[in-house]
Amino acid sequence: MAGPRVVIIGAGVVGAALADEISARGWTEVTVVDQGPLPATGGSSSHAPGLVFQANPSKTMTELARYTVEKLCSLEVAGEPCFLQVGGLEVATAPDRLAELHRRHGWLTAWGVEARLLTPEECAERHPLLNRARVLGGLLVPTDGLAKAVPAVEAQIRRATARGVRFLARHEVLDVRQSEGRVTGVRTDHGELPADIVVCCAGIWGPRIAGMAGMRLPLTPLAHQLAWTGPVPTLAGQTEEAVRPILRHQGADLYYRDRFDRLGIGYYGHRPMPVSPDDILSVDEAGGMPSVLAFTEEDFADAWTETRSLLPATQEAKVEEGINGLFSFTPDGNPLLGESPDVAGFWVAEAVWVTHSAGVGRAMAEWLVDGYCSSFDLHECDVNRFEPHQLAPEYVLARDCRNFVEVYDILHPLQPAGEPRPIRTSPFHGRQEELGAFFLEANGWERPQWYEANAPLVAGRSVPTPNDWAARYWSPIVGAEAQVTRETVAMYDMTALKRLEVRGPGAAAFLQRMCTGKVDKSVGSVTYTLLLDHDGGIRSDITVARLGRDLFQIGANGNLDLDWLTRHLPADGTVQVRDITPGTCCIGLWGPLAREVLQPLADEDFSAAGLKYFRAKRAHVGSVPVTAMRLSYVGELGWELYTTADLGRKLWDTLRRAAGPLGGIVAGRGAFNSLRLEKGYRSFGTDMTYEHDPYEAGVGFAVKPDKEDFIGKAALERRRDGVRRKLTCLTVDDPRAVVMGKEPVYDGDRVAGYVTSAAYGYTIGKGIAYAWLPAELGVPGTALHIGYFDQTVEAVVAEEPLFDPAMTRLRG
Ligand code: FAD
Ligand code: THG
Repeated sequence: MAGPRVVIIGAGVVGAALADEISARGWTEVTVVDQGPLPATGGSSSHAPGLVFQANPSKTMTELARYTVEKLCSLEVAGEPCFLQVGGLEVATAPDRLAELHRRHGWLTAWGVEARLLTPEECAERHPLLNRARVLGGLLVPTDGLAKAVPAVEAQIRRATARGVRFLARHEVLDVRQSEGRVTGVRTDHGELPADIVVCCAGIWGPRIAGMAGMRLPLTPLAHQLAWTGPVPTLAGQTEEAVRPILRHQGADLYYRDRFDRLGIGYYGHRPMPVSPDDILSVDEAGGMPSVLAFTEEDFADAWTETRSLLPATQEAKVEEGINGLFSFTPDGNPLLGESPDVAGFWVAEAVWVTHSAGVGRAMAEWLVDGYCSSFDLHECDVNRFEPHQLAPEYVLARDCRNFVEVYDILHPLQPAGEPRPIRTSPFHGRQEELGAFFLEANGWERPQWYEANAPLVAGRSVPTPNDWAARYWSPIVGAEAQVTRETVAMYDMTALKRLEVRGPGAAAFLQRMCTGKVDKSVGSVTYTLLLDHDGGIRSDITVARLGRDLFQIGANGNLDLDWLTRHLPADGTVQVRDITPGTCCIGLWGPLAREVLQPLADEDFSAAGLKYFRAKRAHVGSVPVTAMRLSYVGELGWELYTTADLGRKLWDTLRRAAGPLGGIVAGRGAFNSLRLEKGYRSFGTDMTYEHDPYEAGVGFAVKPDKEDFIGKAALERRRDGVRRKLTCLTVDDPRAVVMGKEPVYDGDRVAGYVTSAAYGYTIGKGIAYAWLPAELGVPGTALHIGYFDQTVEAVVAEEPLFDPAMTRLRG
């Protein structure tokens, strides 16, 4: 099988890796075109210093890096290695950075990459140029090292060529051809190349190429300074290219590598220097190196001062050469992978570092050949993850520059994206400001985390203060709001919950095929169900409300759900999917007194029999028409009340006036997250993702295997009896020891798994942490511990859910 005709645009580390991986899977009708010469094309890969640090808060990004390391270690060109495994050392020169090294050690350990913390003496032993007096500690990853990007390109080109892949150097793509929504090929300066699939691996030129296919990429090329010293006298006679570990000094935005008796110095501390993709010169105009701009020495001054302090031997040396080299930044720092939403067969693999390049090559090859990627969970990398405003040029530029600035910063997991803010506000925003809302951000939405107006509720309650790190973006008010929700009633702004409308005569049949549960039920039914991929992995967990014979409303997790459903629509036009999030809003009204608030305001029966659990109906609340759905992510009696944006404020005011006299409050996301963990409700993307199946994740109840065929059903049947790992509920007794997620979990000395989400449970009076662990550890009572910074947190496996297992609250 030679596969479809594929054209890959770009022969940098990404295009070369993809050509190799895809041909290894039997697709050989592949042509790779590059405007430059091979293997040093003049793109970013041609001058990348090739540092590969595997540490990353994202498990996927670490796994992409780990695969890259393993693969490049196995490659060589004419006896020369493609990877110098000298190890990676990160050093701290300030206490906050030392703490951060412990957190990074936690990620690596959680993701299964060996790492060790070093004393200052050990750091100096490993990297003798270090000024011992300045170093407080270090983090060593023995498998990190230097990727030799150009040899890696060459080695992968050779392997692909041997399998029949064609490489065309000095061919510039001038246009992407399409017909009736499908790609048909590319036009180059040497003529047409027909294709069934085109993959854009054009690095900083990506936005230009994608633009030829009518696709917007939220990517900005930014210049990054890389300098090389002249000979460093102490290093005279070093005959090996690199002997010391690659070094990061993130507190000063610096990294270092050896090059014989010289050092390479990379710097992220300068002002962001974005370049419009349209202003990048062609290979000829740029004299062969279009991704290199002239070094601006004044921007490097602080870097050099700091370098001479950290590595005193460099005081005897000079900066001899330097570049302002261009590479790609994105709004969240992750790559852009996947197929255009509009032009079938036009794919991108963009904004990929050398560090992740071979992993991305494999991921893309699997995705193209099999239809899904089985080796990596790509939901954080999918090019279609962005909300519409995130593709606006102004937003992209602002976020990408911000990301450049933050690339080495210590980022708290709750820290909201900096500017541009605010972008999306619910109709309740003005009221929330009046109540002293502390806002965080999600998908552009301003979301109250708690309300200062609730400060008086804290008095007389037991709300323990967590450790310092967990106490950031936190207030004791969070605890009070959580407790009051369970005592009386609270209003939650649920506007940020993505809502899709699925409509048309084919809608019921379509959703039956997409979902693991039965959704073709009576009008008024609401179903908690899953979307699976063809491998049986969880694409999303959603609610499907049938509001009419041909009308459904979906409560979704993000733009990828819209993308997934849209891609699978029947071609006959009998179903339409639309994002109705903008233009509508939602209040969750939950708590034991919720019915006392709502019923007197409503023209419909909201008694237990009048609207049963997981049923929906339309009603008026005062003057406001609403769709009410009886379900609750916080595990209390009540409803999600949806209306149009224009009426949102009226709904808010109406409910608040009625709730106030009953002791009802407004509550924020902090309380919400604590309550949902007490109830054991999973959060897609954090607790479970593409790499997990429903049985492991504890949502097997949402799969109806006796239902007619649905996507993922066959694959799931193969998985059903093989549950080897489980999403497991742990509790923590020490109230100060709140963990945050992504920490390693230990069974004795052995790393057993990692935490997904965690919070303090203000009703149960314990810390809660969900974790992926081997199934055999899932026995309630099993004692484990969690590595949190430099501490050990005792935890114990608990029976879940921790709160109201009998469902008396919800069904009341
Ligand atoms: P490229 O290597 O740029 O390849 C894209 C190719 O597309 C080019 O060869 C180009 O000629 C071709 N192309 C573009 N347009 C067309 C067209 N119209 N027709 C035909 N061909 C076209 N990453 C790390 O992991 N570690 C590091 O230490 C590191 N340091 C860096 C330091 C500097 C100074 C810079 C600039 C980057 C650094 N990076 C590093 C980032 C890394 O270099 C890039 O992310 C990576 O090389 C991108 O690979 P690519 O294949 O996507 O892009
Ligand atoms: N509300 C709505 N849609 C949503 C969410 C929501 N979609 C995305 C996300 N949140 C989905 N997550 C959940 C998780 C659990 C429940 C609802 C949405 C839930 N579970 C019941 C249980 O497990 O006890 C389901 C019981 C059943 O299947 O009958 O309520 O917050 N609209």
